Amino acid sequence: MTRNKKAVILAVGCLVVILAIIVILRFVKKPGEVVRNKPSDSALQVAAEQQAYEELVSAKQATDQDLDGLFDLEEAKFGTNPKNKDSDSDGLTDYDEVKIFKTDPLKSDTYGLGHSDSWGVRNRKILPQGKLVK
Ligand SMILES: [Ca+2]
Ligand SMILES: [Ca+2]
Ligand SMILES: [Ca+2]
Repeated sequence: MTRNKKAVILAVGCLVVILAIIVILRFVKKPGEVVRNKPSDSALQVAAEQQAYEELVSAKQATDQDLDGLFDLEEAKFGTNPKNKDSDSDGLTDYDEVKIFKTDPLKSDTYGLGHSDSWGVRNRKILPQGKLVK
């Protein structure tokens, strides 16, 4: 083999190695590089949160049909209508009557004030925890 032939083989070999390195670098994913055509992590997280929220709302509706804060089981205990936020139509929700003002959710004028329970609350005659101002 002549010296020139050896030089040409060496040059071609080097060229092949350089081309191979370029091809490898071109197709290897760099760290931190975003892969396209795939939903991003934040989009997947938003979708998961949306689904969790919808499940929570439907679970809440299944157990508190009128969404007044009083579960259907509690409404059954107090005899209130689970499909009506204000069973006695006095302007206070069943929840507010039972949990906050301790008024009767089935009686529009719990204390015989001559007005509805909501009037009593608005005019500060009925205070939270069943306190009555004469
Ligand atoms: Ca309810
Ligand atoms: Ca009421
Ligand atoms: Ca009432």
